[in-house]
Amino acid sequence: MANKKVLKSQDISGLAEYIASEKCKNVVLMLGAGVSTSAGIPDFRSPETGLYANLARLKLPYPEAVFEINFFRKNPEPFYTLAHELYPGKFRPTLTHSFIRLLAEHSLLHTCLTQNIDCLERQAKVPADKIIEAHGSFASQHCIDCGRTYDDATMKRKVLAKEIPKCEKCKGLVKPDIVFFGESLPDEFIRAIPNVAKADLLIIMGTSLTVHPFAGLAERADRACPRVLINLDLVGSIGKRPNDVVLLGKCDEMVQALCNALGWEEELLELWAQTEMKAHWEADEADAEDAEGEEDEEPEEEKSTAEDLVGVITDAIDRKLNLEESKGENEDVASVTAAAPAKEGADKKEDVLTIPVKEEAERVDPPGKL
Ligand code: CNA
Repeated sequence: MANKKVLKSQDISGLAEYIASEKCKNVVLMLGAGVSTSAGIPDFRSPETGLYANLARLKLPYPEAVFEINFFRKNPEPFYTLAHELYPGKFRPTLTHSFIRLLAEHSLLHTCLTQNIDCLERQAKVPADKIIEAHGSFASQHCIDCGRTYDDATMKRKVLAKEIPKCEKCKGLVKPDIVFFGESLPDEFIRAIPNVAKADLLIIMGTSLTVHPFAGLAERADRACPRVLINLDLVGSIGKRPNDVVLLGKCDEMVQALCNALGWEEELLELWAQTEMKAHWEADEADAEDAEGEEDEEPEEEKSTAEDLVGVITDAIDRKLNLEESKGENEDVASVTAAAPAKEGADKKEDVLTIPVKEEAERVDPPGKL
C-alpha cells in the first residue's frame, strides 16, 4: 500500500492531474532561500552568489558566524550590515510566492513552512494563519539581555539608518526575532510539525535541506504522499520514494509551467501583478536617515548614498569592501577579526537550530534526527 503509485507520471503533467483531483486537498509547503533569489535576495549556499560566499570576504571567522548568537553578542555589525540590505519592504515577492497564495485561493494550502526570514510570503498576501516562519523573521524584535520588546517603527528607522538598536531599558543589544544558530525554534513551528504527516502533497522548494530540524520534516510525510522537489539541484532524500517528483530548475519557471498545466497561469500572473510595489522603502530609508539625523546629528558621511539603496546584498558587500579597501585600514573588518575566535575556520558549527527541550522531548525527535 505504501509503495502504491499515486501519480500517473512523475512529472508536471502527472502532478497537475493529481492536484486537480479530489485526492489532493491538503498541500504542505517547505520553502527555502531559493524561492526568494529571483527577488534579488541571495541564498546562503549557492557558489559565488550565495551570502556565505560573499560574507566570507568580510573576513568573518566563518560565514555562519553572522547568524550565531555568541558572535552577535560580541560583534553585531556584520549582522546589521546584512539586515540593512535584507530589511522587509525592499524586495518584491516572486512568482513562486504568488503561487503559494494561489494554492490558498484554491483552498488547497494547508501549511506553508518557510525557513525564510524575508517576510515575502506575508507580502504576497498568503493568509497569515497558513504561514509558519520556522526560523523567525524580521517582523518583531527583542533585547537579547532583558527580553524587552522593541518598537517596530524605531527598529525600522535604526536599521535603515545603519544604526545598531539598543534596548531602551538596559542598553542591551536588540535583535530581530530571527532564529540564530544556538537558539530555540519558535513554538508555532513545533506545533506545526505534525501537519507534514497530514499532507496529500508536499512541495519542497528552493532549499538545500541542510538546516535541521527543518530539513528532516520531508521524512515525516506519509509514504503515500507525493513529495515534490523544485530546486536547482537534487537535495535530501527526495527521489527515493515511488511518488517523489524531482523538478530541477528555477522555482518561478517550474511553478509557472505547473500553473499552465493546471489552467491557472492567468490567475497566477494576476496575483503576481498585484505584488508590484513602488520603491517605498527608498522613501522610508531617506526618512529614517533624516529622523536619525535630527535625533543624533549624524555626520554627513554616515548617511546612505543613493548607491547604497539599489541592488542586492552581494553588490552591497562588494561596495563595502571596495570602500573599506580604498580607506586603507578596514575598521569594520578589523573589529570583526578582533572579536572572532582566534582559531580561524576551526569552529564551524553544524547547521542545527535548537528545539525547545522541555516540551519537545516527548513530541519530536532530537534536532538532526527528524
Ligand atoms: P540554502 O542552503 O542557501 O539553499 C538554497 C537552495 O536553493 C540551494 O539548493 C539552491 O540550489 C536553490 N536555489 C537557489 N536559487 C534557486 C531558484 N531560483 N530556483 C530553485 N532553486 C534555487 O538555503 P536554505 O533555505 O536551504 O537554508 C536555510 C537557511 C537559509 C534558513 O535559515 C534561512 O533563514 C536562510 N536564508 C534565508 C533567506 C531569505 O529569507 N530569503 C536568504 C538567505 C538565507
